[in-house]
Amino acid sequence: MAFNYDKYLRLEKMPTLWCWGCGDGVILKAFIRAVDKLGISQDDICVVSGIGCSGRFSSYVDFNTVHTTHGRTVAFATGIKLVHPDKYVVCVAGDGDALAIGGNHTIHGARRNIDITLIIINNFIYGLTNSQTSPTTPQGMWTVSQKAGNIDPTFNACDLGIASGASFVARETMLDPKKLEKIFVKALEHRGFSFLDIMSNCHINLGRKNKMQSAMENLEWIDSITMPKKKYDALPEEEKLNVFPTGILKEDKEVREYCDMYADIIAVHQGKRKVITQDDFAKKI
Ligand SMILES: Cc1ncc(C[n+]2csc(CCOP(=O)(O)OP(=O)(O)O)c2C)c(N)n1
Repeated sequence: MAFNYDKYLRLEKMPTLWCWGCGDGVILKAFIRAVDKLGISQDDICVVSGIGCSGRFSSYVDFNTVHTTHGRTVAFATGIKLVHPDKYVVCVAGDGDALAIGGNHTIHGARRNIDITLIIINNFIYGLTNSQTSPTTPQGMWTVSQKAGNIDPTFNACDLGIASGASFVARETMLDPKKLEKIFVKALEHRGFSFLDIMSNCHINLGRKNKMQSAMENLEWIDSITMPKKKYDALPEEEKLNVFPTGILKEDKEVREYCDMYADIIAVHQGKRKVITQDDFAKKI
């Protein structure tokens, strides 16, 4: 039987405002299937999105939702998660939202290892505002803010997630909806900060301005720059340049989650335990 998405969608908002063929729809559907697979009640999940094409995500799903300011998804989600540690809290942000204006929040959410799933919809460009350079725009591409070609070095989002301390880091693309669904299930199940670089197409504001004449050509380009981690690891170093490994890149179930640590603070103030000292973290330093 075909999957029934209607239960999870705000049908009055359909059709979406996304361009025809936009990968955001594929990601939305895979996310809904993952939530359904885990049997998460719509009342037990909160989706926080920022500003951008990706920001519209929260308007379309019938969960608790916050469509917040540009770059602030992780900040808002941190507050929500601390007040409701028993709920699933998910951020959906563009590459600009999560890595440029919101980069600082992303770093510190990951560092705290708070149990938030951050879905970065990485279309390599500022989509909504018509093609400004984002931190993930490949060097040499045309953007409206760098019409002579982008000279800014290209950011590897997952490297940032790993270095910042996220305990679950993965990359997938919208080319494989089944894999996407699986990675969303894993990320939602993971207790800690899940950092997901989900590559998507923007054939309107990136592709066609960079000699990719159709949506398909944009998808083929994404395919050409990605490779499963196992295959990537076997490549000689010089061939790894500009190739992005997909799959789970980091999974650490040992590191403590922030709401759990915050519960210790509450216990101190309730007189239920002694103050926290460096000894509590001795093994981690
Ligand atoms: C504080 C602030 N600065 C700038 C903007 C303008 N703005 C809206 S969306 C956006 C970038 C969107 O790009 P991205 O985050 O990559 O998301 P996409 O649209 O590609 O999904 C910008 C700069 C804004 N809304 N608020």
